[in-house]
Amino acid sequence: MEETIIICEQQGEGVSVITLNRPKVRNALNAELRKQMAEIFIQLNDDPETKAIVLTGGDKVFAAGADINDFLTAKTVDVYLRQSERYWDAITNCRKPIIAAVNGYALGGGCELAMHADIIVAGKSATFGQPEIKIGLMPGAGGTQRLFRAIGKHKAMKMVLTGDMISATEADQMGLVSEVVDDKMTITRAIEIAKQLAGYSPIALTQIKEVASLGIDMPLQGALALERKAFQILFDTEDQKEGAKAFLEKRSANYKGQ
Ligand code: CO8
Repeated sequence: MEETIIICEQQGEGVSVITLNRPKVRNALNAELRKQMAEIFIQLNDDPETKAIVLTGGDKVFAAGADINDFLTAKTVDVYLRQSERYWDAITNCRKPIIAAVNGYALGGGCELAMHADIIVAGKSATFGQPEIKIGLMPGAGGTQRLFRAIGKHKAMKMVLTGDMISATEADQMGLVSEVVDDKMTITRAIEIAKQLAGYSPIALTQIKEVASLGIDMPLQGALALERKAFQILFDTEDQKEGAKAFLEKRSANYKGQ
């Protein structure tokens, strides 16, 4: 029977949960897992029932990085022809909020995968690192870029040059994670946040995500203009009118994504 290496479940209330499932190799991200994960993100992006996505490796480990077995004989041209950027792009291009629930190791490609999320909930056991240098490599999916943007040059340089790991508490202090909880609560808390977001206007969520993701790499004036335009666009949505009306009528808003 074919091994189930990734699971996607509906949690109800607009939330889907994606679970990496290669426990024997600490959820190492082989090509097939990344391909299936990309397909799931593309499906969920189009799924009207899904308003927010939780991404986890389960209770014990998030992901120990790329599957090192794939690196033994690969040559430059093989790695180039894999076009693995398309798998990452499927996550980057997902318009819906992604919440990573991280227990245990998030190393190399695993740390980079967590950084694709919009919010990271870490269990106390979470351990982050970019250990590629220890195997004669370097980060290849955002470790020298997203990590620098998240925690700044000197903390990030230390991580990528030494390959040393950091604890959940250190990651929290550096701003790499959104919050730290007890391990047994990590997935529950991520789902709780996802359900909260799923109750908001999906168009407003998408606009926030798009402006924040694009704006961070733009000059400030352009980014502020982008923010202003997105803010203005929202005034043409039914959800915006419903939100304002519900507030004034002291009731919960019923957003329709229109
Ligand atoms: N690839 C393949 N197998 C792995 C990996 C991995 N990344 N990590 C763990 N395993 C396997 C081990 O070989 C071992 O197999 P076996 O049972 O057959 O001996 C099994 O998982 C359990 O591992 P350990 O016995 O080592 O378990 P521990 O709990 O003692 O240690 C660690 C867990 C700390 C995670 C340790 O296994 C480790 O250091 N793993 C490698 C971490 C690493 O170097 N990651 C970076 C990989 S390179 C990378 O991610 C580049 C990213 C580039 C772009 C992204 C592409 C996805």
